[in-house]
Amino acid sequence: MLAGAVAVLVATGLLSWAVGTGWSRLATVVHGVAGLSLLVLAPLKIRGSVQHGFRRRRQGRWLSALLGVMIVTTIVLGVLHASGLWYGVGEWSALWTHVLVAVLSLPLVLWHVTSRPARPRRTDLDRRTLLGGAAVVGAAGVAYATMEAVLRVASLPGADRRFTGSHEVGSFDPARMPTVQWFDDSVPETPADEWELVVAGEPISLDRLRSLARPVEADLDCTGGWWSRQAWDGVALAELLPDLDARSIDVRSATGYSRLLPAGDAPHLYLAVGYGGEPLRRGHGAPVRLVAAGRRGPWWVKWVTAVEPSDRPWWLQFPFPLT
Ligand SMILES: Nc1nc2c(c(=O)[nH]1)N[C@H]1C(S)=C(S)[C@@H](COP(=O)(O)O)O[C@H]1N2
Ligand SMILES: [Mo]
Repeated sequence: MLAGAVAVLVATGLLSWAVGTGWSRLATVVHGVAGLSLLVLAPLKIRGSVQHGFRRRRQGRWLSALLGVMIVTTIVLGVLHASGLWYGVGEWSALWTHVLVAVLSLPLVLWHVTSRPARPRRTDLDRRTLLGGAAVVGAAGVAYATMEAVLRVASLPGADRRFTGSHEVGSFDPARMPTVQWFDDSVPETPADEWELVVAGEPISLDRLRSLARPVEADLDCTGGWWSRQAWDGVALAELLPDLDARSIDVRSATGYSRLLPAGDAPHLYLAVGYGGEPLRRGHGAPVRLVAAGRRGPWWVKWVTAVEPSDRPWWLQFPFPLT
């Protein structure tokens, strides 16, 4: 049961984290219900473990206890994030910490499932067990629905989170929009008047970009758990690369950060120089950043210095950018 639930949680968690299109809502809901199922199971599990492991002083019982604490911490952080009751402290957002503790607990889960003598018995698949499983998932579903209802009735911030599970921050108010760097990336210092941008091998001036830019509304949805809608002043890549005949588009930052996007995305990709009629702030990618409408935050490359057609397929890259 634990192994199955964890597999579902990892898969749906990754999906809702990485995908920015509508159907990931389903993954987010399944993720919530599966997480709450573990919580419903916890009291039973703890009783059983205490009777067997602790009374008999079985080896590794402290590791099991640590795993239990990590699982409960992960679920509590997930609920805090989803409800919007607590966002975390600074860089340590509730969601990010949730992901971190979950990933750290995976080796322990693996150890727990492989080292327990709980061999699958024939009875594991009988009707009673199936009904028991259905009851647990049902209870978790009811808990999930109740939580959603409470969020709405009490108008808690979690009530209007996006289908990805992210909370709205500073829409149409760029000054309030957070700035996020991935791991070790830092804000480059090159002044805007010395900025060099190359599109398909040709240098293009920022003035030219500014003259072509049109407002386009798009949601920046960070995997840290927040989203923000802005009216970006951007130029469609489809306009800058009219005869694009490549598999992908490589968008590179002055910092070494880069993303390879499928060429078919070109109509939804923009080079943005401003938002809400004002120039971008440095932290938000000034003088020029990518707006990847419909995609999650990590694709929105900041401080762009090059946009190059490429014949490497977009999936031939590390799933998370390294700089
Ligand atoms: N060069 C560069 N671009 C980047 C990042 C980065 O670390 N370096 N972080 C990405 C991530 S994860 C997000 S969510 C958005 C955040 O944009 P913001 O700082 O304007 O809110 O930028 C993306 N673009
Ligand atoms: Mo992000």
